[in-house]
Amino acid sequence: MNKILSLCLSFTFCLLLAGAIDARAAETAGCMQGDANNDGSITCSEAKNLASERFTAMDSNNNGRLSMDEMETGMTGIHKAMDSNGDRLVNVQEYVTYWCGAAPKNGKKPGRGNKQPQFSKMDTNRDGTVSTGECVALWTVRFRDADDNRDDKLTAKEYVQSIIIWFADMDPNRDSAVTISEWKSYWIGKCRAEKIKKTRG
Ligand SMILES: [Ca+2]
Ligand SMILES: [Ca+2]
Ligand SMILES: [Ca+2]
Ligand SMILES: [Ca+2]
Repeated sequence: MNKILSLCLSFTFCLLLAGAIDARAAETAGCMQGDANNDGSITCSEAKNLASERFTAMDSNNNGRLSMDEMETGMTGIHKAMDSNGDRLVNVQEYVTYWCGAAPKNGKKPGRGNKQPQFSKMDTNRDGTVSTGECVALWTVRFRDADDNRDDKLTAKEYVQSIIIWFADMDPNRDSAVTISEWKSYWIGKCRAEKIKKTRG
């Protein structure tokens, strides 16, 4: 697989991408994070592979566990990468475009509350893959969740603070570290079978 495309990393998992990878991800703007073969949708197995890559990238001391500090560092790097016009604020356009390679749809402002999205939750039409539209819907909600003062701009502080809530959700046994299995069950959950829509030829 093309290395650059594979670095156009996973949708939700890009959230925590380490700074070093950000520059390369930015080069591939226009594709959906996680869409390794660039076919416009993310399969559950693509998501799983990329979750592992993301976890490894953030686990800076390589102990197989993500600490809050490691996540904060990752979040700060991501905020910088999302801020395409460099004004130190991330608006919903920058945010959704970064994750999904597509701008959010105007007019719709999903409410807060979706603090625990999983692959299966994103896959609203239940065809086993996440499309660009499904990606946009999810990340628009995620933006609202993080925008604490609801001014439609995300500061680095708001963004990093949101990890405190997410961290608690990711760490169900409350030992202040997230293991790979906790990580995968938070972001992906169980894969349902993909409906294969291939045509021969
Ligand atoms: Ca670690
Ligand atoms: Ca900005
Ligand atoms: Ca779908
Ligand atoms: Ca704000």
